[in-house]
Amino acid sequence: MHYNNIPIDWNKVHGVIDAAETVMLTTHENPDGDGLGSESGLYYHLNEEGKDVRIINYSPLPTEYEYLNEDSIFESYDESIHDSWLKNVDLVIIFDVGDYVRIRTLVHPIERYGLKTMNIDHHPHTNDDIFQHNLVDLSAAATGCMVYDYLNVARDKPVEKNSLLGIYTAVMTDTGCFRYSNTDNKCHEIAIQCLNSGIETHKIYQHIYENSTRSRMKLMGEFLSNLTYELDGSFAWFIITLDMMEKANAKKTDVEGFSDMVRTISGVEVALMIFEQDSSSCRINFRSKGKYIVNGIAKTLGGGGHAFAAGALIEGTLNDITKKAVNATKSSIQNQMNGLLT
Ligand SMILES: [Mn+2]
Repeated sequence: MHYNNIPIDWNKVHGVIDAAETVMLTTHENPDGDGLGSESGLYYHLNEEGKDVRIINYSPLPTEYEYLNEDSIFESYDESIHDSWLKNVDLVIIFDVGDYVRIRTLVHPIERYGLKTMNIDHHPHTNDDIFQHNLVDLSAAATGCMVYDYLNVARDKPVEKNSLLGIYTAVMTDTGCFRYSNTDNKCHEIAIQCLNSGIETHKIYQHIYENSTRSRMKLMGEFLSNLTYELDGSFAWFIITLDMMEKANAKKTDVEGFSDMVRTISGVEVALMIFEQDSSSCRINFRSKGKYIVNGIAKTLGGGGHAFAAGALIEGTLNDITKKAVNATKSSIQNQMNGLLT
């Protein structure tokens, strides 16, 4: 079953999920609110249906999402614990992954036991063949919106509050709290349903966004005072070095949202973060206000993503990668200014 950015027949999807007795749900490494919320959103439904369902991720649950875990539903993959269960799994559902390899070591049991996979995602996937079932909707604001679509077809009863908590988390985080250009009617429709079901949406916001570590704040002060502006201020970029991380005693998750922050500056159309991972690789992250497409640039650098939010993991030294990424971004923006596609 392949719906690669064509309208998804959720009844057919329901046929596949319904036929599975044992189901594993997973998402990408360093999971975000969309991946985790999609998992818990579907988990509670499948659990209610009496299926043997588990959420197993490569990464542990980030502390700010602990409120989704009242029933201890999130597990992190450990071959010695999980493989005896995994080998009998009928269906693996992968959310929001962008690229299959981002489930990291969970690729191994899938391949070892020949498990069937279903990809549910709103990132572009060029290859349908990796998954038995590929469900991609580029127009979905969040993967959680797709889970919501599914549940509305699969259920006779309204979606339960514990599922809605996950779906709200997915939608809120992937739309930048209903601010980004991907925010559509469905996002607000979901929000209304969540409010009607008694979810205290402001508390979800507080859990995720009003829980910054002091290290994060220290790092923020550091990088915000060292932004570089190019192309008359329409492009701003910054570097987070290992040294800065160490001085601030920061963790990798502390940089979450930094590029979004730079995009909020007046006149800045594209923000770029170059984040040193180790002595031989950097993660780069693009955010665009909507005038310039950035996933093309990310793709030429070996990554991908959405039109206005993309990234890549690049091998090389910080200096080389910085030069490469900044130059590629400048020329792409200039080409797009001149009406050329990149
Ligand atoms: Mn997403």
